[in-house]
Amino acid sequence: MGRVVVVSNRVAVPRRGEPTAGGLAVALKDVLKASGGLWFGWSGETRKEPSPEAKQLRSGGIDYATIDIADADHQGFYAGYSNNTLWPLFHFRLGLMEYDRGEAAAYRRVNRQFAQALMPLLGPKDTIWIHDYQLIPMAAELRALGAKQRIGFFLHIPFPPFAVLSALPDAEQVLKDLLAYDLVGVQTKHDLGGLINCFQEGLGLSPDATGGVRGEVAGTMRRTQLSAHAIGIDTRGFATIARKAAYGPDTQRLVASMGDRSLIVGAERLDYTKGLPHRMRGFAALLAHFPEHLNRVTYLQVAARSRNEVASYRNLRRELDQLAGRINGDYAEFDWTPVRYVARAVARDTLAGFYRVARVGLVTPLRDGMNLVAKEYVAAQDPEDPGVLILSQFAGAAESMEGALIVNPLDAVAMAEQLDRALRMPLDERKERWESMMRGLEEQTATRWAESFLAELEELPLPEQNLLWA
Ligand code: GDG
Repeated sequence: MGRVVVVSNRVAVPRRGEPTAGGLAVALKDVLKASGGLWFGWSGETRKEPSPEAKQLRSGGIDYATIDIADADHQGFYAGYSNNTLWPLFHFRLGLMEYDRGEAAAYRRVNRQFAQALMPLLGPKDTIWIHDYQLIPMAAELRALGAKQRIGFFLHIPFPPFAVLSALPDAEQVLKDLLAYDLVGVQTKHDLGGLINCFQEGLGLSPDATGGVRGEVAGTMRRTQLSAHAIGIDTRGFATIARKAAYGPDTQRLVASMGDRSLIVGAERLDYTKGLPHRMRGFAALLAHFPEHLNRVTYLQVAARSRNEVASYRNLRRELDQLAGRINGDYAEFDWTPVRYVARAVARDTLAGFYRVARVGLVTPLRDGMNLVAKEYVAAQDPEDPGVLILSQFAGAAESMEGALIVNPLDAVAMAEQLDRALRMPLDERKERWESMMRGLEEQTATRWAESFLAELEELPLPEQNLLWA
């Protein structure tokens, strides 16, 4: 295997005193370490005139290289086209999507700048792996500069069908940009269906017998393999963190504060794709329709603030503040607060301990590429007394987590019914469901995901053998 070069918008550069990285960063670092690899991306800084050269650092057998973005492009690239156009679009939220040609141009410029800064750092035998919606055009920009290496792309978020994608004025360009890759990976079979549908309807290209499409990039025909690779977590590692954290001071304080009530837990970035208002309404419906749970159950929601520079995120924050206040106003007793709503991040270990002592993990996105919280909740459980996962049918994780109670988050009463069922579920059924999910999680780890994507990419013919002259 040659050197692996990972490119992502943000880079998990190791910093002294920083908390443990998440499973994704750990998995990428594992494959990078194994190949003496390079991780390249945005420094998180902006500058009036960014330098064309990347800042470099070597640590733990991995090279890191980051660049700054121009002040003038930052808004258009990041808060604009990435997070206010592509993010809502790929999550099927056309009503929230905005479009601005200037922002589309800034997005392209930043991708070109990424390609220009990476090009001098590349060796001829490197395998390049680009991540996520912020960097879709990067391979096309690298090819324009003469890159001949294998380049793979993985989309962490859903891939919608063309009926949705076509709302984007640049829909065709997005698909053509994907043709510059040798391999395009998505999370689930469902997303792969969306991707294939887009190539068929948008560019008139159908996959061949082995799942690739052929199309023209800059005058030459290329073949792009399409496939699904479900991301996982560091299952064993997370289970260990949770086991230890359960005896830590935070979890012990939480347990003491609960008395003999049951805990329902939710945790995510404060993002409109995660279905947080729907979840609160589902919990309120539990209290309204199943009054036996009044004063017997508490719902703790951790909602780490995110993308505050985008208006739809600020609006969501206001909506949640109001909803939590309303539910507590309607149902609280002087000694019981039904909703504990924490609108900021908590430490990863603490979160793991909270998952372990929660009888129910409530994960109800309206759309989600995979959803790692669902997997972490399951990994964190005590095998002798596991809790129950309630999972939205719209999370990629629902494709493989059959032991979960599956809900449509738009139906508050259905959510209440599943909550009631979960809170009353006998130990035998909880164990059976948990064991079936845990078996899957032990097989499909984050490391396995990274290795299987890279193995598929490296088995493809080199781009030069792959060029079919038009
Ligand atoms: C994208 C896709 C896909 C959450 N709150 C806190 C906290 N978290 C951690 C969780 C988990 C991670 O953040 C969130 O991962 P998700 O997968 O749930 O969601 P996205 O951030 O939207 O990720 C998603 C993923 O990419 C990977 O491909 O699964 O579908 O949207 O690890 O535990 N961590 C800490 N404090 C918090 O308050 N420390």
